[in-house]
Amino acid sequence: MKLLVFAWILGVCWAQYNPNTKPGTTSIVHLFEWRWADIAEECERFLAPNGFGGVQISPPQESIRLTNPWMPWWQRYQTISYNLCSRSGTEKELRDMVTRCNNVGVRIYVDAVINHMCGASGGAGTHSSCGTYFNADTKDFPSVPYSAWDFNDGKCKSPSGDIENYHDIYQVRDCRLVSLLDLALEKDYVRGRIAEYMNSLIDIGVAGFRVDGCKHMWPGDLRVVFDKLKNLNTKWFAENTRPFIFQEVIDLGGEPITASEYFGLGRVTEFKNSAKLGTVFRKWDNEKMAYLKNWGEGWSLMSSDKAVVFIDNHDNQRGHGPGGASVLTFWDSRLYKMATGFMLAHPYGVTRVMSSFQWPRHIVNGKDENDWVGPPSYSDGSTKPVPINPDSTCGDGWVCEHRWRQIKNMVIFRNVVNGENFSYWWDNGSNQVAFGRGNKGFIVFNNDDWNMDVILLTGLPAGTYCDVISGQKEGGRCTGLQITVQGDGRARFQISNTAEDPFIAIHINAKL
Ligand code: AAO
Repeated sequence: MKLLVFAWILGVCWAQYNPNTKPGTTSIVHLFEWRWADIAEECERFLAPNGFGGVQISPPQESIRLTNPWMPWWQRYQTISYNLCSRSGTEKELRDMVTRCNNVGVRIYVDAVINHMCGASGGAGTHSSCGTYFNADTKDFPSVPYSAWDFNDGKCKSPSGDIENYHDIYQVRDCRLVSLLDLALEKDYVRGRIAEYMNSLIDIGVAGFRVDGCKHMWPGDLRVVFDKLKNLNTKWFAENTRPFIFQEVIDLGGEPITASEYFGLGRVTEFKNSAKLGTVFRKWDNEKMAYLKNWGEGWSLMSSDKAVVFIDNHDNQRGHGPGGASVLTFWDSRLYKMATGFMLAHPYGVTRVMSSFQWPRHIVNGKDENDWVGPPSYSDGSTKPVPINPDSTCGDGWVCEHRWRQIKNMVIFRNVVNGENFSYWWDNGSNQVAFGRGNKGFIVFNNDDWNMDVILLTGLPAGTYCDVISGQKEGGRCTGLQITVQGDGRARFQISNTAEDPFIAIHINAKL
């Protein structure tokens, strides 16, 4: 009995840190700006068969529609109501997606925009994704409903009403983030409406939430909201399963608000993972891969059981938010694949893979003038479907990094080695490194400017393995390199510094 109570307390206290993915699957993919209909298809035809655990979707609530600039991606971060029609589709399509993804064991996480409504200059009218009337001047959002009473403006002490100084924690929480009308989360009424919104999604079957802009909300207010959340829908989840919570808090150090203030509520996005791995793989600031031997907490990242990690996100891949120029994206595909491979092979954190769309990048004085451009769309602004090419890549401007062989295969690698220790580290003191995961997988990188030819202890059982970077195991043979592990667990790795992908990964499910 005592044990049961203990287990129950543990379950209640720790549950929101668990992504609730199907056993044997570990990673999340952010299908940024995808339509619900396409995500449903992707779950069935690609994500489930390839061991993806879940999908972070773009904000599903009603948002503003802007014409200047033309339908920017970021209009979805300007809430108008909690109605569920958006650029990605109708409520019916959303429900169909959640059902179909859950039915094949792929979870859905909602990007929840609860800190604010639209920008103060959003005007009045029905230019919203469900066509609902609102008035940003009078702060009237009748279809929630919110009125002027429900906003923080009285509390904010900055001259402009906007956040002007990230070193003033009161401004950061009580003033407007880039002029977005800041909801008063201290009010029971507001907390209740937000919890109702999130609960409506839990009823539909989502597994959790990426909570937008948590730095701008007081942890105590968030606590009350999260405590009001229901357990997950028992159609797909065990009884008493708590929603997975991961909070967007940008903490690169140097500000008074830290990620650790939010650890009690759920996981937190670890932006240092993105900024620092970018710096290491680019070899900036005299960084070397050899230093990654103690990657994770050893680099003053938050504790692994609190972290959600990624190489880039929808903001920092285009210069919004933090991280700056070091962040690797699909535009730097060779280094990007390596860095993503490293992240997925390493035991640190819950991993999220980015899946982007292309835009006409136009960098002037370090700033991308086209950082606002929305997803591939028709002239009326509706988002285009994601067409799949015969070689399994995507067309029409959808990048689909998650479908790149190297990345897809490393998502599988992570599932295969899940729970195994970080082991058999080797480095050359420079940018050639290797490590294993228990006796189940091994990965080797050459990011130096010279060739690599080494014999390393892999810990794997003797046999012939298919490298899952240059190819994979298909029909009993390797489509890329073959690696032979000897009886003593050693294998020879030769990696040219000019190889298309200068890294090799093998695991026990890719053994011939
Ligand atoms: C748009 C327009 C605005 C307009 C507004 C309202 O661009 O000009 O005023 O509409 O009409 C997205 C877009 C915004 C867009 C917004 C609404 O990115 O451009 O505004 O939708 O449509 C902060 C927040 C963080 C936020 C990030 C972008 O803390 O929460 O800014 N991310 C989320 C979403 C994001 C979304 C929103 C929030 C809003 O992911 O897509 O915005 O819903 C420091 C702070 C960070 C802060 C950055 C802002 O970062 O630490 O907390 O992020 O500044 O730049 C170094 C430092 C690093 C620092 C960084 C940048 O790297 O180490 O700490 O420099 O200075």
